[in-house]
Amino acid sequence: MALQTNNKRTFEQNLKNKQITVLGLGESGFSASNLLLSKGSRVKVSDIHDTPPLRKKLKYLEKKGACGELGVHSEEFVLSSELIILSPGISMELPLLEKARRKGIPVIGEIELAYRLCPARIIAVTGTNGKSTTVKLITHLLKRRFAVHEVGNIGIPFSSIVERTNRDDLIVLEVSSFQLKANISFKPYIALILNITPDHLDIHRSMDDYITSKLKIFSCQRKEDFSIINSDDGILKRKVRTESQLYYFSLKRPHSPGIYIDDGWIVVSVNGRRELICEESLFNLPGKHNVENCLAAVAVACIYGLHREEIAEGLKSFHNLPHRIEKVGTIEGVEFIDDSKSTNVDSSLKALLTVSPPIILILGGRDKGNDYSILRQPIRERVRFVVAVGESRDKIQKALRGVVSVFPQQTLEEATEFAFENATSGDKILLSPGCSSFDMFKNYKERGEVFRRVFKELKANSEAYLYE
Ligand code: UMA
Repeated sequence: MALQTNNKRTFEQNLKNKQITVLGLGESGFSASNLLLSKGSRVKVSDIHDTPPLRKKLKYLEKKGACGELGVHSEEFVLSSELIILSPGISMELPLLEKARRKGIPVIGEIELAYRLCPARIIAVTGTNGKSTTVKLITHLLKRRFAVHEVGNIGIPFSSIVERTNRDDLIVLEVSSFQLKANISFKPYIALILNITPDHLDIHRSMDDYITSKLKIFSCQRKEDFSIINSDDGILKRKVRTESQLYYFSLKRPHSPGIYIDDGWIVVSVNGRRELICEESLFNLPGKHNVENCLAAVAVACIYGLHREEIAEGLKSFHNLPHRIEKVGTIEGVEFIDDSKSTNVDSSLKALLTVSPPIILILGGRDKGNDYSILRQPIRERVRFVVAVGESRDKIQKALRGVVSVFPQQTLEEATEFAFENATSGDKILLSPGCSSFDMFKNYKERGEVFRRVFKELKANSEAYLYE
């Protein structure tokens, strides 16, 4: 069948007039549908939900010639097609997809589709934490020399920019484990993994399954490609097998080819030649984990031949993204720090090791099969008390029993107020939930905004009291 091919050109030529089902009408599904319509395919979309925004999107696509169903994935509708495009949030294990495979209908992810139709080279970034920061930094460094598109899990579907790219452009693609699982021939020119720690274990069947999805980033790479991995990460060091040219980065030890820290300097070593790039302190983001992100991005810049002056200037002028160990302000000597982007336990661990004690930690949200025990020691050493919120608050209370006092609260507003009422000057109130936000908020951004709003209210009250 024509669409079974992994050859990019043949695939594109064969899309015209083909019946293709796009499963899921979120951001990825909507963009994939538009892309396929522009290639002349006969597009059918199917989404399990039926909401006003979905109806609006479907109406838009219908005007362009697509057809769709909402509120159901009906077998007859989905399986009468020659190719299925899967949105990242949909499980590969749907019985419907099993039936499709048995009928010989290929199932590919939205990233795979965009990859097959994109003429530009791809720098793909994955990892449990630090992906967006690293993608932003790579873009910031490379945009001095190249036309760069920043896409993927960062919030812009890859499919949405394919039609605007040229051969000489660069795609900096943030890829999640969900986006990697349904890839077949996806072959980035540079594949980068920052770290792997437990996450999304409510959806992946096991840690091994999660690791396997992440490592798919390398599976089609060849000798002409590059891969960049963190040699301080035990799982990566043990499990990565790649035919490509492998660069390690490390905070602890030198590598050649590789990039590492030596006596406060960022050093690149290739073919036995060492080059000092700049002092680590030029990069102003908090925490050792950000130095790792920085090394990974500098490795990419070096592969693309940027000079050390350009890299140093880029690192100096880069600003952190919001909601990542971000200082919000101080009230009566108590500092508020927003790390709402912490959606897994490892991310909270990094925040705890970065913020100087004494800390009051606000932890909790929707649990993703989390193991909070890795927080016990840093909490014992650095945290005065924990305020637990969200669906996971009972589990957190149990996990931290005997380590620290844990005070459960209903809402984030109550938790923040409670933390402040019980704080003393010099304390840091750190919102680093270690959980996803979906039990109480639209996303981590909204959660961070609520924390900041409560800060502003408390600040206004405190100032009003002072001037009374
Ligand atoms: N749906 C079905 N059938 C199902 C399940 C869901 O039809 O069985 C439908 C839903 O009703 C919904 C649509 O699928 O309408 C949602 O699709 P999706 O969950 O794949 O999400 P998108 O809107 O396409 O957004 C995705 C990424 N989301 C996920 O992977 C869950 C976005 O990452 C990404 O920005 C976007 O593609 C563009 O590339 C967000 C995210 O939360 C930021 N990612 C997770 C994370 O960072 O932890 C992985």
